[in-house]
Amino acid sequence: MYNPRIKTQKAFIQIPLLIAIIVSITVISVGIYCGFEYYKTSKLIKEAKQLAGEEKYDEAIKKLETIRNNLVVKNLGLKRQEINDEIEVNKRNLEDKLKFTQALAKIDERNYQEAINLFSKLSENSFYYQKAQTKIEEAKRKIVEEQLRETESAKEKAEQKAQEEAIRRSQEEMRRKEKELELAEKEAKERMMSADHDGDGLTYRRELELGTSDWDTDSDDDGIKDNEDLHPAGGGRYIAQEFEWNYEGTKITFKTSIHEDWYEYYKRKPRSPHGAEYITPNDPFIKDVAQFLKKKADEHNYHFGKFLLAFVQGLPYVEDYYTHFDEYPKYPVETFVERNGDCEDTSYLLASLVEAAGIGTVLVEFHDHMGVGINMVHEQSVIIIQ
Ligand SMILES: [Ca+2]
Ligand SMILES: [Ca+2]
Ligand SMILES: [Ca+2]
Ligand SMILES: [Ca+2]
Repeated sequence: MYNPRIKTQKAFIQIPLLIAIIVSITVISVGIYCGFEYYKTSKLIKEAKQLAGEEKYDEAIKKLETIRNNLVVKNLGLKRQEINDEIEVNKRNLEDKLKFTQALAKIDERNYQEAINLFSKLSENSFYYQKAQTKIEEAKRKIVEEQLRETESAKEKAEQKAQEEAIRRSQEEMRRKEKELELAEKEAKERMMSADHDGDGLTYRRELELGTSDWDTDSDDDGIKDNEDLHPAGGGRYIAQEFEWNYEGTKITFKTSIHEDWYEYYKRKPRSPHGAEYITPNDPFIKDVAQFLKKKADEHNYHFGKFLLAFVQGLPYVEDYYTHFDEYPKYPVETFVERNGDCEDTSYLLASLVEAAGIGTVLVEFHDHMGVGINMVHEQSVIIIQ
């Protein structure tokens, strides 16, 4: 038979069991969950440490801060201290890394002393301490190398400067010598140009201008020295002369020509007061004329002195043979070419022609006249023509 009391009693017994079961399940579940969370946290901490090992402190800190909010950490306090410690270590390392990186940048900038100063700021217990020490040594080495390089460079510069200076001096010396040589050449040229090698009174420069030689006093071989020659290099014209006179009823003619240079030669000669220097028996032209007249006289047995006198008197414009002499004495060639002259000029001409024929003469000077004495050996006499 159905007993409701028993049924209620049974139900009463089952409730605590159920609660117990529920509690147990809950505890187990929480336990499992916590276990899982703990495991997860440990794993994350491990990962954060790995990041720290890779010097990714930022990421490690972020990860650790995230882990700090995990249930087991936040509510149960599990691993909280470890995480906080890790965060602190990572923060210090991050700070040191920054210093280390800045110091490395200074090395890259070759600012070695500043790099050393920055490296030295890292404490002995820093992760970067040893690395920093190595870098400090490296930086010191770089400083020494730099100094050596600078010394070397300064030495090279000094050597280069010395070399440049030596080249400059050498070039200057060369220029100076060139100038000296140029000057010496110029002086030598000037000396040569101003010299008169043949002593004819014309410098080399002047002879070049005239077209004559400075090693020949008579470049055109006409008997006139270069400095007294109207045409020293040759050329010029001949002056034709034709004479006609009577001697003892016979008409005598004589044609000749004389180069203008001869005429000019005498024309240019300085004038001294009258005297024997105007008698020019050695003049080649006078000689030629004398020879012709002598031959003519000999052929016809003429009296040479008188024959010559006739010739001189026959000169067209020497009609007034006895005129007074003036202040301007002429050389025989001038009188011959100009065909006039006073008694003095004709005396010189006559005396020159006679002497050119080998006969002695004497000039006879009167108070206002002049005449020529001819030594006529074969006649044992001297005739005076005046
Ligand atoms: Ca000369
Ligand atoms: Ca000359
Ligand atoms: Ca000459
Ligand atoms: Ca000449």
